[in-house]
Amino acid sequence: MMEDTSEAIHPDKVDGPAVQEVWSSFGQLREWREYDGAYLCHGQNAGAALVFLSDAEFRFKVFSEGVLDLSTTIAVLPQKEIIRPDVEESEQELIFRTSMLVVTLDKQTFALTVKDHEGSEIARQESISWTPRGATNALFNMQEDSHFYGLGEKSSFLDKRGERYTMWNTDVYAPHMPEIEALYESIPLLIHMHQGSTYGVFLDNPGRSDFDMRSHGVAYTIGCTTGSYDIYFIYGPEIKDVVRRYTALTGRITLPPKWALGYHQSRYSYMDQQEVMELAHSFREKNIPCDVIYLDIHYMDEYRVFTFDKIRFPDPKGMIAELKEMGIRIIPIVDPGVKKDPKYRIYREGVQEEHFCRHLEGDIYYGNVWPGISAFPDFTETRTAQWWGDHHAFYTSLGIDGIWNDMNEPAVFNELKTMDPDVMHLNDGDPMTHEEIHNLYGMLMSKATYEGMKQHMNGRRPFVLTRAGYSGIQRYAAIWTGDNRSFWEHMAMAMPMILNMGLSGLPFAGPDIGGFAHHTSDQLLVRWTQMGAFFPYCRNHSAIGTIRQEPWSFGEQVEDIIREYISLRYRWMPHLYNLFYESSRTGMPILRPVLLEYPRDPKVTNLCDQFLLGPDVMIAPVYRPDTDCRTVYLPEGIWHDYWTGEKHEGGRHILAPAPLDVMPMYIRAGAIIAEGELRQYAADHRADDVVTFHIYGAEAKSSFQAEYTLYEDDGETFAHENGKYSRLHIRVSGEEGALALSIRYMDDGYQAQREHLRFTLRQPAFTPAGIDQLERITLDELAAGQIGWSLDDSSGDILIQIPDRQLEQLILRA
Ligand code: MIG
Repeated sequence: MMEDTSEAIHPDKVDGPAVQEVWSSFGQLREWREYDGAYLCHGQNAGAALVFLSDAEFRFKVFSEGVLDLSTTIAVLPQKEIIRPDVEESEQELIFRTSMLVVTLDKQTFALTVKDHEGSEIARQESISWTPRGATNALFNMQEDSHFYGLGEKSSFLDKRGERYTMWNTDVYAPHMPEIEALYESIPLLIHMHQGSTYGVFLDNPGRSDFDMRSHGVAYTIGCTTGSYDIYFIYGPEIKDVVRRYTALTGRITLPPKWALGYHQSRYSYMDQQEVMELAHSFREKNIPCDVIYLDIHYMDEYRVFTFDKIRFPDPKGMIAELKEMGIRIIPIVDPGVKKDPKYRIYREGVQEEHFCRHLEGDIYYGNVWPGISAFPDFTETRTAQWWGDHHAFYTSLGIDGIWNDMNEPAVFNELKTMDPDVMHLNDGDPMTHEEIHNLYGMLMSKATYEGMKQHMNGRRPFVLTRAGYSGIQRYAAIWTGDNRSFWEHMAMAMPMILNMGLSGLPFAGPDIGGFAHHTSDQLLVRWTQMGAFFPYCRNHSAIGTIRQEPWSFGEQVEDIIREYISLRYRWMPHLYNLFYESSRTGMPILRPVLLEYPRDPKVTNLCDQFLLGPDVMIAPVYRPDTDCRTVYLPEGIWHDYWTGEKHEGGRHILAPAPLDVMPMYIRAGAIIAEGELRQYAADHRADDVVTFHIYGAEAKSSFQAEYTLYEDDGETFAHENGKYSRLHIRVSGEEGALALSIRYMDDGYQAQREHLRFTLRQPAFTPAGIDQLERITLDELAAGQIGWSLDDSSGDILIQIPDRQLEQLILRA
């Protein structure tokens, strides 16, 4: 600054900010009325609207200037109905009653208390205040033993008590440390749990917001810096109810194509066609299953999206066709930045048809990213989203079924790390600044991508992977957690991160296996792949200049262990796909913190170095070097060691042996797991869909009951939306001296390719004397495809093979 201009005596320099921040609040309630199901409560200084979405949920939106606007962001799905609570007014309070909640507004203070019908307080929003500049802050009561979950993609442990986080999609290449408050995704959903009573608060505001569970002792705060304070209060009482309701509000995953559940291999970058082909052949020669190879930024012609570099990739179409024959798909990266180059068609069209983000004054916003100076599509405009989506015909016409969206925070190489906050988004006639909708940018890009791909794929399901997102992103894309490092600490951190993402409506997620930046090691790659084999999204990815981390990079022993675990994922594909189906219907995560299934167990409130796959499979990864055992907590019940069959009584810690080739896994007695045949890629149509139901710990007693429903469809198209799927229900029920196995197709719109069904009773507590209608045969005869049952003397397992669709019940007599 020039010392000889009057800027030298700028008021900020002398006094600090010229305007003091004055916090205002509602003041007293002056009047209220109902308008179309919305309860408008006018205070002296501002008002709020309450809308009840169900008996367990309501929305509370502040409106300060008397204008009532009940529109939402695209995070919230159109709601089918609202309900009208009973309203009662007393001297002091306005009371809203639903069948589950009693919500009280204090007329003096505007404090909002939520109670159940027994009168127990569930939550209390003590106060809301705002500044003249439009920042809002709300204060909620917190108990000494409150626990916090959700908040999407965040570092640190599972329970967010004592932490503070910011929602502002940020490209963080620096190591993801516990102190980092904002990463690539923003899911402003906070789940509060206190002594078995759970609720969620979802703040539908795509600008910057803060959740502070650290600074106020007996309270936590939720604040936003722009836009409106618009929350959804979502009661449980169980945490599963909160997840179910939140995902009903913001959507659930669309069932992905089965191949997307396979193993994915990536690197920044596989440089040319020859390297890609050699990589694919290595997987097949080494019998390491693989479904996808990624093309990072080097595939493009000088980083121009929707192009291939003609020298590195002379024949993409031929390459992709050849790979498809081998069962391998290509997923290319697509960033939002469009290179400023008048000779480049996409840029020219974008300018001429006015698709790029602009300042209010009309000039295009340019930022520096990989291609150099670039412009950014304004995805808030439907016509621009369609334009972008349509251009994906370039990829689909080459045989590409999946797209990888990176840098869509959007990341820009400048000090702010993103677009200017005052860039305007046209937003279909309702202009907004970038500051107000920053967190929506990546989601809108992936939505446009998903919809564009779908339109050009002849009824096949697209797959989109994204780095940035906002609530609702789960409807369009899977998420990977960005630039982690090859640190053991980052492997450990991936567990709570993915678990909280699952509780926040993002079940289809995973980290870069092996770590992205820095150099992986033999042990780290083994341990991380063992764990990653059970993560919903399973991709090995590493950065340019780092040590190679393909499965065979560290010699034969490492390769063998990695092969075994990736193969296990493929054998478990029927079960995994089933969990994806369940998630698409109910919102339940695929990977679950133990707490979700055992919310009353005080030992699991912050347990996050082990987790459940679905409800019944406990997975306890080793996440330290040179370790050959670890403690595992088993909740109440009986648990079977997956590897040895040994039974453990739960409700305690055990010491699990874990030499390098063993990741401890336990299956709950009474569980059923559907396993298929090993394949080298998920959608191998030449393979038989034979399925084996593994039934754990069966007993010939009436206390034993187990159930499982296997969902199947073609794994590839949307025909399941028109009934082309089957659901096979298995029920195992014990009685004194016998066990009945019932088999029934509940839905029958899809016929899997198989003749047989198989059942394995793992370590049953009895040996059947016989099975009605079935002959006892040898293990060899059974393996050769004969119908019958057999006893495996070495393990004690009972194996049963029956024709598919013919027998409805088997009775095993003890
Ligand atoms: O600034 O495309 O997180 O997975 O390999 C780096 C190159 C840009 C960041 C992504 C990473 C990807 C890399 N990208």
